[in-house]
Amino acid sequence: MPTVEAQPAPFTFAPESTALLVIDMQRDFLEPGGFGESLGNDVSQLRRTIAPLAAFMTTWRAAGLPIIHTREGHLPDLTDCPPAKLERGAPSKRIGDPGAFGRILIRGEYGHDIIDELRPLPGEAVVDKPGKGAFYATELQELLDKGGIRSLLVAGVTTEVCVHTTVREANDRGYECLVLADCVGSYFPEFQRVGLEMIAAQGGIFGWVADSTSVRL
Ligand code: C5J
Repeated sequence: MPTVEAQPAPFTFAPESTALLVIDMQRDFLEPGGFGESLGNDVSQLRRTIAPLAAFMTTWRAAGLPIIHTREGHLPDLTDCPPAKLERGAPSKRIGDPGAFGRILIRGEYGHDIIDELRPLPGEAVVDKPGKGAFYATELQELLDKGGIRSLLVAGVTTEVCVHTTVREANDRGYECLVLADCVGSYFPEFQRVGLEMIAAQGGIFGWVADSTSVRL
């Protein structure tokens, strides 16, 4: 079984029961001119994850291992979007408003989809989620059960929001999670650093953290 030099301790996983979970690598969050940038965020902080993640996905696929992608977003009528999420803050653009890449975070719109560099291959699962966590109101648990998956390598954006929420949910459900530090990103460098520290703190309270280059299959 591969063992990865990780924080806070080596992480060992059985490839046949491990999936790569790629969280929300969507145009709305990552593309210049998109929703994320319209909120005043520096998308380069997220875009630095694209090259290492694309390389890791190539290696993972070559080993015949499964990738599950997620997308955060809502139905066109917004019936799955809690009013609190819709109305919070005073953003210049809200979920469902017209944006540079179609209606913001609405399923089926161009901006809601995954960036070209990390496009899912036919046969790879894409889980649409209305919340920050990938387990809430989705089929993810069922997919993992069916595939006999017990460990997750986690990548995507943003570190302190959807990655963290998902890793916490997974941890509570008994999954062992290794977060790939170079393949997760936050708009805020401080949150990136502290977000990763929080996962590995206290003996790995939510999981393990390592760069993707430390994973050898
Ligand atoms: C955010 C996410 N940051 N995918 N979504 O709203 O982390």
